[in-house]
Amino acid sequence: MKNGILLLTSMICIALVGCTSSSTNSPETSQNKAVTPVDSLATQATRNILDRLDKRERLLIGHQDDLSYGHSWNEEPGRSDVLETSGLYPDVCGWELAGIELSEDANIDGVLFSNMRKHMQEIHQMGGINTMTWHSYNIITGNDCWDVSLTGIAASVLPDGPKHEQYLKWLDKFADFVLSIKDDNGNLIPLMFRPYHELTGSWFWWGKDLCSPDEYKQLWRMTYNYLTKEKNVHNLLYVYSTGNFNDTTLFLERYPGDDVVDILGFDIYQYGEDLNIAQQEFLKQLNLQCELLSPLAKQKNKPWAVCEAGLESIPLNNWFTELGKVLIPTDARYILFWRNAHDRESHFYAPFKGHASEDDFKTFVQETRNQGQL
Ligand code: BMA
Repeated sequence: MKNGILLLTSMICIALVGCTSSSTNSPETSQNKAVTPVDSLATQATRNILDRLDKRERLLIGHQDDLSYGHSWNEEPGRSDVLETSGLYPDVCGWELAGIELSEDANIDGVLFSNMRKHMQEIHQMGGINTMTWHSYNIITGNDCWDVSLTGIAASVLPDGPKHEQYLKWLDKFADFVLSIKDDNGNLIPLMFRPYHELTGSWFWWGKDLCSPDEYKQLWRMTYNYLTKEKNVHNLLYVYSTGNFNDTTLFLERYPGDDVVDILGFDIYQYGEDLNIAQQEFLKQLNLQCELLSPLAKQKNKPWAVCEAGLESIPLNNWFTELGKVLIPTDARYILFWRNAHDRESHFYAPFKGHASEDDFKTFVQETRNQGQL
């Protein structure tokens, strides 16, 4: 217990250094109009997060599940692979809610929701930002969201669909959890919510070949309207994040509307056996998507981000600094690296203490911080 308290105290001190904005880059995307959440009843703290993203202090660094576990450790108070490699806690921490809809105690990756709540509070307390996905189950087959054996799952949860009432019950459980994330004073903690992501691919039940653009938009708007109007959830910022795209037409094909999206973004990973060729392709694609999204976001007066990214196992020792050369000069607000599983040796996307990419990651993080002082 004593160790836990000491670690938490030092964690907050370090994090205050890490997360406090020290200098402000002039926002390249702002049209000098205040950016306000699409939810007109959003809490002040939620407004503050969007305002902070709009002003863009620098590229923020994110990591999925960072305080909960890392490569070969699980729920050890104060630990963070990002801290142990870069010297600073991440600015943004990602969380996964799949399982909440079935009243499970833990999510699909084994994170207890009670621990998740505690870590969300810690991140918020240290000046960081929480974001979450919800890989909700396939409501017809009962399997996970990667079961794409049937089309029509999205259609089935829409108002005229046979699974609509059941899906609203799932949203009730999701809302109950979101409304339980409060600070020590009982104030709701803001969360960036990235529902139905990677929609340009077809590996989730809400993916491209599994529903029509109109069904996707209805699904999003139904979710937004139910949470804000029926459940009185007002601590969310809504993030629309595609997979890969080569033009803005594809990016916008399923875009549900400026009135229900706060932040734009994409998820992007490096795949491919020949590492050097795959890296060049990845960087080229990243660059293209940044060049397409930055002006679009500016036109829409919304911040944008790289909502998920990574190269599994990081077998390239220049991966982060090469990524930085493309991303740091843009006006992306944050990048979130995917999780470091504690129970799967090669499933990690940020380095851990002793990994060969540690220095490269540290240099990259340092460069994001120097950016603000340029
Ligand atoms: C995937 C993998 C899975 C995990 C899922 C949701 O990319 O990391 O192991 O269950 O994300 O977090």
